[in-house]
Amino acid sequence: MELVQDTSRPPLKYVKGVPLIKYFAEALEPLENFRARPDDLLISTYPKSGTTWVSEILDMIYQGGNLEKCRRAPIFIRVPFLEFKAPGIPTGLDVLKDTPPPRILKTHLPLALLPQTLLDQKVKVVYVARNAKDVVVSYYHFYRMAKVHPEPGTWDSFLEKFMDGEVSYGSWYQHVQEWWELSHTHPVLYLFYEDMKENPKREIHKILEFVGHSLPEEIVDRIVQHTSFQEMQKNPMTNYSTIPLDIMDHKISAFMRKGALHPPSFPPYPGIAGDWKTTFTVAQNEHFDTDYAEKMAGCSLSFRSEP
Ligand code: PPS
Repeated sequence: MELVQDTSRPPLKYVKGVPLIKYFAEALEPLENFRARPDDLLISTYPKSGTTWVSEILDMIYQGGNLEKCRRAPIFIRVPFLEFKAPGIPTGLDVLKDTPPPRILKTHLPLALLPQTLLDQKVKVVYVARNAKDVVVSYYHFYRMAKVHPEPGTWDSFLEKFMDGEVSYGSWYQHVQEWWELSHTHPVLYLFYEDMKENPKREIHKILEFVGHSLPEEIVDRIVQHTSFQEMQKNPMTNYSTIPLDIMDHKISAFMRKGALHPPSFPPYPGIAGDWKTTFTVAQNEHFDTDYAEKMAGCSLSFRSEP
């Protein structure tokens, strides 16, 4: 009889004190052989902060707004995810081997685990940060549907784990602060999800300037339109629907989650910032705010948790 190994929901594995999805932790050793190129561009985020959104924007920019070219492959193939590893799917490094320069790369790693070559090569970084309350709600639902994570437990217990940094990739508080610090000495464009939501065109112009591209205004408008929540939600090249069901079960919770809660007519874009209010209790919110104030004391970053 064939022994079928259950690869679903392994416990997190700690690397240098940082908890990680077991498979991603295993990918870090091979990643030591990765060599960055000065013309690489790195997208860095804490999970659930707008990575896929900014990835699609950047691929559109690199492809000069050509929609056909952006349909060439799913986003995780067009933008290799450095530390990615999961049963039955090519690793980030496998994908990278077939990616011609100039390359757009993705990571969620905290600085303690980031391959040094990216810093040595002065690789430009687009960092996107999202307010902690929406991140933790999004992360909870992602844990439920993406079975490379351990079981999330109850919402209340997940919230505690998040505050303690006991979720994959560790502390949100440390991540947003250390990448902010890095932006003072390294070429980092530090963006906020809420700003992208408020005025995507303005933020796309910031990205264009940072990566040194210029595009006609009608192409910028096309990028705004093509990377809207509604478009990306129905696009199989951006909505992760091509990932096998035993890894991501969209019936439990969609990767592009919030569109379901907000009709497309909600002005001017669906209310993605501030959805946490439907999940946090008053007591959880008060507890979270007190803890947040302590963890973010002395930090000059300011986040908007309201639409
Ligand atoms: S991951 O798995 O960490 O790479 O996820 P990430 O892409 O960083 O974050 C997923 C959340 O981003 C939302 N999303 C968008 N919001 C607005 N506009 C666009 N175009 C867009 N694309 C993705 C996605 O819905 C997830 O947020 P939630 O709150 O769960 O819906």
